[in-house]
Amino acid sequence: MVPPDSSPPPRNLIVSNRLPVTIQVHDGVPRAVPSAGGLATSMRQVHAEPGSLWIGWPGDTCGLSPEARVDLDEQFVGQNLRAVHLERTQVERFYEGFSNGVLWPLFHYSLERVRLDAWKDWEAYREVNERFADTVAQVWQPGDRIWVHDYQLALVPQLLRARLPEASIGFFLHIPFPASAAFRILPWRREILEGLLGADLIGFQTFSFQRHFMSALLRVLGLEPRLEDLEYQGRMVRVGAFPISIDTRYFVARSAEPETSAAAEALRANHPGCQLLVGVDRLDYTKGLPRRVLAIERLLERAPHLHGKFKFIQVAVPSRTGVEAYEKLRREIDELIGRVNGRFSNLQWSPVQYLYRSVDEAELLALYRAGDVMLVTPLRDGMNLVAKEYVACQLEHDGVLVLSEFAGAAWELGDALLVNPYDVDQTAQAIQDALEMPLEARAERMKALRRRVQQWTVHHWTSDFLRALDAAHAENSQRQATTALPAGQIDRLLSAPGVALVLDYDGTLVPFASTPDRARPDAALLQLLGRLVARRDRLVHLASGRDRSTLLQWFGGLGVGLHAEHGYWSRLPDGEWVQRPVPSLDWMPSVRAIMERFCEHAPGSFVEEKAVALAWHYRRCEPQFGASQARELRSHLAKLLANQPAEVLPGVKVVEVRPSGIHKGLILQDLALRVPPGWPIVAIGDDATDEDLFRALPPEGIGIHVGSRDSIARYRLSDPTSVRLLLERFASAGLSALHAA
Ligand code: GDG
Repeated sequence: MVPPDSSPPPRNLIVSNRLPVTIQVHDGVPRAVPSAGGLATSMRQVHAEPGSLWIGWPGDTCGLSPEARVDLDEQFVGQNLRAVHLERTQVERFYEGFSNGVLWPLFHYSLERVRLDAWKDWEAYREVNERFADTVAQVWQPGDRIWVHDYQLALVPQLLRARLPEASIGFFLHIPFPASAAFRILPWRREILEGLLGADLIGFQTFSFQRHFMSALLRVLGLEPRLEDLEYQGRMVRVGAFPISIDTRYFVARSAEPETSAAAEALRANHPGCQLLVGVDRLDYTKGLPRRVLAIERLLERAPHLHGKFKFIQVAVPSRTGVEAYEKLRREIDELIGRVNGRFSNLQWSPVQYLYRSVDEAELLALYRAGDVMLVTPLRDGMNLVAKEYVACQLEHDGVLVLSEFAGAAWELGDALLVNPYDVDQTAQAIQDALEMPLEARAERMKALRRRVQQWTVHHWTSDFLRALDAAHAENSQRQATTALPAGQIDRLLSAPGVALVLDYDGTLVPFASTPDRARPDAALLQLLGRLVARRDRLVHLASGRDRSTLLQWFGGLGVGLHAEHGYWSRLPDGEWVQRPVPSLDWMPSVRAIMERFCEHAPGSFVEEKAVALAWHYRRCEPQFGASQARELRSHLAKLLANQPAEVLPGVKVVEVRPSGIHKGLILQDLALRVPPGWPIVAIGDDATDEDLFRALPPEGIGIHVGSRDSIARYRLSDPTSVRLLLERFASAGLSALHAA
């Protein structure tokens, strides 16, 4: 529920793999150090707000006694932190195994690094996600916002939705979301997508990651999202691009401090006559370090006049040490740098200075201030905050940023020198251009870059995301509040002398299946309908777009009224099929011919022939292609049928043409005459053709839309399961009283 204006601001529950502090245990004694990385820095301010709580892993606390752990947890409470303690094997399997051994390389397109034994660790990933969801559910209070972060916790939104259906849940992915062709490699692709869809809002760094996600939903789950939202299990899920940023003011202020200026000057003085090229990265294969060193080598080969004129200082922060792929990368970089320095150094100068360690903030700021050229050339990166921090610290506007076009930051920082980091020669050329760029050109570019980081800071990012989350959640809550069938209303219906039920079939009584013939009624449904009609106080009519032989075959013996082809055919229980008069069907041959042509072009599609309608089904086509063919077919048909007594129906994975004037509303016109006085009519349906039903209801009739699409129906149910639960109540209500009578 959205809190009223007078209530205190909502609490933020931040949920991330790591807490903002990491505990290191030496001889059984815990010591807290700030966690490194962009996520921790960017969420600190949100955490500083009153009532906020941060839930995450505190690092390896296995070396602590149970009492020391309790003490630690108590200290955490005082700092608004909640620890999710993990056993070592859990960390190995959930964090190193699945998160960093499978999802990290896959999402960064490093497919050959995806672990071959990925299946081993999936279970641990799921279990730890459950642990997180349990901890959040324990501390959640109504009105709280939950903000879940990053790829390690992709299942948490759905796990939380199951525990807290009312909660406001946002999810932000810090790393790229890959193109669906890469994402679909993942054996657990469905689970990951379904996990994310528990959120009210899912945020990505860039619009292109958002598009990739939408296309994965289409291809993997068969959902048809719009660009910014989709309906899922009766809720709207909003999706958007929210590029993360930095605390620009802080960086500007810190870099303007005299100590920083002095440290930057000292750094320059160490390399007289040289421009400084700087790189600061976690040592990770996504950061493109080997190719960056090769680009320096290439530059030295092609521009001998630059020998002795620059120094490249690379900081590589140790990361995931002990993991084989990272050890190998470290050796590779050591060798490459050794080779370049060996080839081009002289007694006074060497081209590369390499620091395999982290630097403290003062050193980092000095590097940003002193760097004439910053090299940010990852092969893939969600955003890359180093690029933005460098720009913020360029107080004199005389530095140049060389930036990979595959970093999310390139979306915003188009005034950098953009490079394809796989193209070593082009990168070398860009570095040379940067070194030789005149001051005015540098200033022009840097001013534009600084405008961007001043205009869009981490504060804008958090408030933009939280505002969008509030709006998404408010919309879902409001839908639920205004459209859920109130208990009082159900009681009134159940106490009426009788009820007439007019029910759509596909998508209402059964979920959609991949082909129309697979959506056969199951035994439980037939039994439920049978129990309804066995009562003297229930009338049941099925109103479908299907042909009459199918309906007759499935439901003929049940004693329900049947209406086929959207009301063209009607059959009272045990009566004969009656057909409504239709205008000319002259349009049918040409429509059939067009649809057959589309079948040739779209493998998997097929034409369904009905007595007075034709339907082109594309649910088995490659989804994106099918949808685009459907759009094209609709536009052909609109032209063809401009002066014909026929209309094109909107449908789910189907394009259907039927005679004008035939629609489900006709069914209700006849039925209204047969229903005994005082019996309300309840119409339930999910698709656009059911709107005709709702429109034709008498004023006291009840319309119920299934799903979360816009509808004129007054009430809403989420899916066929909840429809069946409601019907169950109609089937069993007051039975004992009836029997007694
Ligand atoms: C993810 C995504 C996305 C680095 N070395 C030192 C140091 N740092 C600080 C930087 C910067 C942060 O760490 C690194 O941020 P990045 O954005 O580069 O990358 P990650 O945090 O690894 O990862 C990334 C980010 O999340 C945020 O959404 O941008 O794409 O992969 O703030 O300054 N700080 C100090 N010493 C170092 O040695 N003091």
